[in-house]
Amino acid sequence: MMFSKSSLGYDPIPLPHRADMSDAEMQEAAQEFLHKMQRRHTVRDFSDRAVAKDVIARCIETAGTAPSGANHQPWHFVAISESSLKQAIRAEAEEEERRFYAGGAGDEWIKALEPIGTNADKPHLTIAPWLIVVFAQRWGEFDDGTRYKNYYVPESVNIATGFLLAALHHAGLTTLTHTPNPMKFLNDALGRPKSEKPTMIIAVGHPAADATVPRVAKLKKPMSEIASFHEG
Ligand code: IYR
Repeated sequence: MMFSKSSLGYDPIPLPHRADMSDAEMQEAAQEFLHKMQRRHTVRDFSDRAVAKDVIARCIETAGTAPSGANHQPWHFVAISESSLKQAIRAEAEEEERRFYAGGAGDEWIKALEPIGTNADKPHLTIAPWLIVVFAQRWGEFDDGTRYKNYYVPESVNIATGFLLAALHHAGLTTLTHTPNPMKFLNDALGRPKSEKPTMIIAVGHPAADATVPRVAKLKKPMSEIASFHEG
């Protein structure tokens, strides 16, 4: 249990790590990381090649280094390689998606998804060797069952999820972020408490030999659109 009811005081320690890079080294590092992240592609066609649990665990540990509101770390990650569980999740997810694609989404949303080529079939949920389900903890619980509040929960969990996607990519893996809605069945299937809300299922593995990506997915907005600078 991370938090005790006895209030903790402020106790600053010297900054444990510093990068200490030259301007040139920083330029190069920024460029290299951009290049690395430009090589990340969301993939819907997975191979069934196994991935060691340890790799997944290290990537989740990386996600756990993310900043969070009051450092409450309001997340829990469930990693699943067990095929019957993956099958159950796929069946539930596809049922929800069938409602979505049969009209629940509305015409505008369906049209927006056309270039992405998605439909209600989600074979990746059973073919990918791992599914990672991200849960957001709306509140925390002390050992005695009393609750404490969490703050900036979506922001915190989404930052951690971004770290996770970057870590998995860095480890040579491909991912598909899947956000069926509602996803309440996941609490029961995975034995997570009511205080937690599933936010995402991330399929993780290696791409199939004949994997494709939608051409439009590689069109990224130019810098002039995504950033403005007010230089001093
Ligand atoms: N959840 C659905 C639909 C979907 C929605 C968006 I926005 C996407 O970028 C992709 C899919 C599905 O998984 O098919």
